[in-house]
Amino acid sequence: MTAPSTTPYPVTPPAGGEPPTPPAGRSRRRRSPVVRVLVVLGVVAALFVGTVVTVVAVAWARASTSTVGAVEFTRPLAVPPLAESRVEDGVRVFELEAREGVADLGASAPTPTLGLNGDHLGPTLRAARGERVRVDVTNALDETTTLHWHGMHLPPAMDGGPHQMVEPGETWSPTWTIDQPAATLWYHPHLHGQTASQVYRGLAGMFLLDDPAAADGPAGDLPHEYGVDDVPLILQDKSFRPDGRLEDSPSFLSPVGTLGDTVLVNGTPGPYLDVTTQRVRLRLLNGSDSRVYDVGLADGSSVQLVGTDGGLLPAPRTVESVRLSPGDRAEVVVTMTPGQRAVLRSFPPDLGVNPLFERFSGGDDTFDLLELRAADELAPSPAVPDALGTDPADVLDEGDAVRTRTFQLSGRSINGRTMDMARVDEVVTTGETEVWEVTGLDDTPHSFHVHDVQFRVLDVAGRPPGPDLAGWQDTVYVEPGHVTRLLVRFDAAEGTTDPTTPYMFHCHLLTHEDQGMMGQLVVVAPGEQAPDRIEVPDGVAHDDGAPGDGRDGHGGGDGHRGGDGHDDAAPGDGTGPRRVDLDGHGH
Ligand SMILES: [Cu+2]
Repeated sequence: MTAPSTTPYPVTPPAGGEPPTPPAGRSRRRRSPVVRVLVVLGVVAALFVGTVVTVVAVAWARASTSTVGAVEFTRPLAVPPLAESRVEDGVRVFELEAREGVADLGASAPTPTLGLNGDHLGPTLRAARGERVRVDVTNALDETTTLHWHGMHLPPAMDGGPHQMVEPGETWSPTWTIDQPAATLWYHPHLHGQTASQVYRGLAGMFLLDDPAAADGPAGDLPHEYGVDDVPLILQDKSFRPDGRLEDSPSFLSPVGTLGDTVLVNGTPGPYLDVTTQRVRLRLLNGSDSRVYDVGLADGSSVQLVGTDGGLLPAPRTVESVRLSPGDRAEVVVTMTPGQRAVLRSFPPDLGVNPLFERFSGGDDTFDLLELRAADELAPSPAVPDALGTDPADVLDEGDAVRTRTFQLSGRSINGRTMDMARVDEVVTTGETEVWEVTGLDDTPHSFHVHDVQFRVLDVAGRPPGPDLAGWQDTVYVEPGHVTRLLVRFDAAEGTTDPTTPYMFHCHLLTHEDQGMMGQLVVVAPGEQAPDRIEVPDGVAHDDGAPGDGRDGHGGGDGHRGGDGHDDAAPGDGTGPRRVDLDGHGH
C-alpha cells in the first residue's frame, strides 16, 4: 500500500543555512502519524479489551451448569456387579483385567472407554476384616497403568501407587491382610501423569470392607443387602464430543482440571433406582477429576449420614447435604415413604475461593443425579442405630502428638516441591501421633489425600469439623487460606515399614496430582533410618514433556538434571515433576 501523505516534508534538506521551516499546515500533518498511531492503538486496545471482556463473559456464562429439570431419569441405575473371588490356601483371590471398551454413556454415539472386567468401570470388590486377599491385576491395555487401593491400610509395595507399574500384558498380584474397620473404599489407577486420563476414561471401582464382629452389633441394623438397600453410587462428571468420544480438555479458564457438564452415576446417565425397602443406604463416591459435590435431596429434606471415608461415624448425623471432594466417600441412609419419588441432587458446593475461581471450578453448578422411586409397598427397615463406629477422638489424642508437620499447597506444589519419584519427602515412624497442618495458599481448590492411613480432622480454620469430617478420613478438601489440622498416626502392620518404598500424599484433584502436586513418604519402625533418595522403577523417565505441562507453573524448566537422575533435586528447587515414560518404550 502507498501512503504519500505520510512523508511530512522533503527528505532532502533545502540548500542554504536556513533550517527547514514547515509550512503552517504541515505542523498538523507532522503530528498526524503519532495521532494516527495513538488512534490505532486506542482502537486496538478497545477491541482487545472488548474481546477479552466478551470472551470472559461468554466463558463466565457457560461456566455454570445446572441440570435441574433437564434430567429425565429414564434408565435404571447400573449397579456394579460384585467381583467373583475364590479362596486359595486361605487367601481370597480376585481377578481384575484393565481393558478397552465401548459404552453407551448417553452421548450421541457410543463412547470409547476403559474398564476392569468390562467396558466401563469395574466390579465391586468385597472382603472382610481379617481376611488375606490377593488381587491379580492384568493390564490388557496398550499403555502402562497401576491400580491403587484408595483408603486401604497395607504395605507400600502393595499400594498400587506410581511405583507399582503394570506394563501392558503383565499381571501384578498384590497380597495383604484386611486390617481396618468396615468401610467404603475404592480402587483406581495411580500412574504418575496419567491418573486423571485413566480414571476419566473409566478405570475405577468400589472396594467394600466388612467387619463381621461389628456387624453383630448395632451397626448390623444398617441396610446391607448389596444392590437392594445398600447401593454404591460412583459420581463422575463427563463431557462428550459430537462423535461420542470423551472430552477431556479443561476450560482454558479452569483453575482445576476437567469439569464435565453431565454427571453419570455408576456410568448411567439419567438413572433411577427402584427402592423396595423403607430405608436405603447409599454409598457415595466422588470418582471425578476435579469436581466437588454437595449431595442431598432436591426437596431439602434431610438424610442420615452414617459413614465417611474410613468407615462408620460414631453416631448417625442428620444432614441436609454432604460435601465430597474428589476421592471422598460418604454413606447416607435415606428414609422413603411408599410411592415417593425423591431426587438426589448435587448443590453448588462452597469451595471457599474467590468468585471467579469458584465459578470456573464448578462452585456454581447444580446436578440432578438420581431419582429414587419407592414402591407402593416398602419392606420395613430397622431404625438407624444410635451407635455405629469408633470415634476418632477416642483413638487419636492431640496430647499424644510428638511433632507437627506443615504441608503448604500452592500452584502444583506441596511445600514448594513438585513430584519426584526418587525423592523421599517425609519419613514417618509407626505408632507416633502427629499433627499435620495443611494450608492452601493460592485461592484455588485443592484437597489432601494420604495413603495407608485414616486420620482425624482436628479443626478447619480453627473450628471443629462438621459432620462430614467428623469420622475417619483419608481425603480432605483444603479450604484456601485456612489451616486444616489433621491428627495422623501410621500404625504398624506386616510389611508397612519399608524405608525404600514410599506411600503418596497428594492433592486428589487428579489433574493437579498429575501436574506434580504430590509427595512421597516412607514409614519406618522406631529407630529405623530412611534414605533421602530411592531407586525408581524402570520406565520412569527423568524428563518432562508429558501432557499437562505449561499449567503447572514449572513448564519452563526442563526438569532434566543429568547424571543418573538420583542425585538431584534439592528440596524446593522448583524444577519440574518427574514424568513417566508413557508408552514404556523409552523413546
Ligand atoms: Cu490441587
